[in-house]
Amino acid sequence: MRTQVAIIGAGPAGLLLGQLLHKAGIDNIIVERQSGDYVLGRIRAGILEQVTIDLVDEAGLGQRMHAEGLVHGGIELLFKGERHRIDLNGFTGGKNVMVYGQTELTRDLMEARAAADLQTVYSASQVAVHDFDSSQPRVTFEKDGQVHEIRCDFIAGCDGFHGVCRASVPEGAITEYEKVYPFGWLGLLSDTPPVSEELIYANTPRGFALCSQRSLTRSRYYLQVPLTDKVEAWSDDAFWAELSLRLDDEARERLVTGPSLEKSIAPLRSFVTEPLRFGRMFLAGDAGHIVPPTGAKGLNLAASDVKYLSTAFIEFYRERSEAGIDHYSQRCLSRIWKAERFSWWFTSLMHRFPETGEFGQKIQEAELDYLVGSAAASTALAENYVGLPIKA
Ligand code: FAS
Ligand code: PHB
Repeated sequence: MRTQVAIIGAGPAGLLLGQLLHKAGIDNIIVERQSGDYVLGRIRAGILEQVTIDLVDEAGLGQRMHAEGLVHGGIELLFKGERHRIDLNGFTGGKNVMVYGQTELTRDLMEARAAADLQTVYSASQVAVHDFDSSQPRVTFEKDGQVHEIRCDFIAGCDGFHGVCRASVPEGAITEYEKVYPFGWLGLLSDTPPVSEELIYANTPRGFALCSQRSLTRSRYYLQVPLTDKVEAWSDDAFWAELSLRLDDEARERLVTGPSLEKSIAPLRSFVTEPLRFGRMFLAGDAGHIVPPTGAKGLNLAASDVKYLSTAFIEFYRERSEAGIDHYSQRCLSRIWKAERFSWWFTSLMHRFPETGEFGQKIQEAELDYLVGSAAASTALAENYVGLPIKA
C-alpha cells in the first residue's frame, strides 16, 4: 500500500488528523490495533476547549457537537463544606467550555471517515514503524494472517501512551519527563441526572471528588482512590455511598443514583516526551504527553497537537515548505508544558496528599481560600481551564 501520511492510532488524535488531511486533499491511512467498538467503549474525556471546538468545526464535523454539547460558563470548587463558583466566562472576557464526551466526538469522527470511504485498518496486530529517519518511512502490520506494508512520506504517531511509535525511537534520541501521583481516579458513568448545572470539583477530608456530566440525563463521577484499589472491589452502592460522603448537603440531596454503565480506575501521571519529531515520524496526543485529568486537558492537548501537525503537512504539500514541520515540536511543547503545569497545580490543589502532613494541608486550604477570594487568582485558573490561546 502507498499513502502520503500513515497514521498510527484511531483515537481522537488520529481520527481528527485523518479528517483534516482528507479535507485538504492529503491521502492518509489509519492503522488501529483495536476494533472500532473497543475504541468507542473507552469512556474518557468530557470537556472541550474552544480550540478543540474550532478544530472540529474546521474538520466539518461540528453539527452534533453544537446540537448536543452543553456550554458551561463556570465550575464550582467545594472545600470546607462550602461551594465557590469560578465564573469562567466572566474572568476570561466571555470564554466557555463545552461538555461533549470524547466517545461522542470519536463516534462523529469515525462515521465521517467511513462515509468518506477512507482507509482505516482496525484490529491490526504487530504494528511496526520503519525507516522514519529516512525519506521513505514504512509501516508494517498483520491482518487476517497476512503481513502488510504501507510506504508513506510521513508517519503520525497517534497511538497513545502505550503505543509503538514512541517506543520505536532510539533511547539516545528522546528525553522523557514523568511524575506519577500516589492515587488514581475511580470513574463511574450512569444514566442519572447531574447533581448540579455545572461541574463540582471537591477537596474533602475523605479525598477528591468530581461531579461531571455528559448530558442532562447522563452523569460522570470520579473519586480519588488509593493506587492499590481494584475496580472489582467497588460495588455501585459503595461508590454512591462514598461519593455522597464527599458532597455538600445540597448535592447530596440532589444526588440520583443508578446502575453504572461503566466503572474504571485510571492512574494519574504527568508525562512529556522531548522532542516530538523524529525524522519523518511525529508524535501527537497521548503518544507524546499525559496530564492528570483534573484540568481536563488531555483530549484538548491532543487537538492542539493535531492543529499544528495538520497545518505543517498541508504547508509541506501545498507550498513545499518544511517550516511547519521543522517547528512542530517546539510549538507543541510550549503549549504542552503550560497545560502540564496547570494540570499539576490543579491536581495538587484539589487532592489529598497525606504525606504532606498537617502543615501541607493548611497551606492547601490557604491557597483555596486565596483563590476564591482573589479576582487575579481566579482569573488565572479560569484562563487556563478554558484553554490558553493557540499561537500560530
Ligand atoms: P488515545 O489513547 O485515545 O488513542 C490512541 C489509539 O492508538 C488507541 O485507540 C489505541 O488502541 C491505539 N494504539 C495503541 N497502540 C497501538 C499500536 N501499536 N498500533 C496501532 N494502534 C495503537 N482526558 C481528559 O481531558 N479528561 C478526562 O477525564 C480523561 N480521562 C481519561 C481516562 C483514562 C483511563 C485515560 C487513559 C485517559 C483519559 N483522558 C482524559 C485523556 C484522554 O482523553 C486522552 O487525552 C485522549 O484519549 C488522547 O487521545 P489520543 O492521543 O488519540 O490517544
Ligand atoms: C469528565 O467529564 O470526564 C471530566 C471532566 C472534567 C475533568 C476531568 C474529567 O477535569
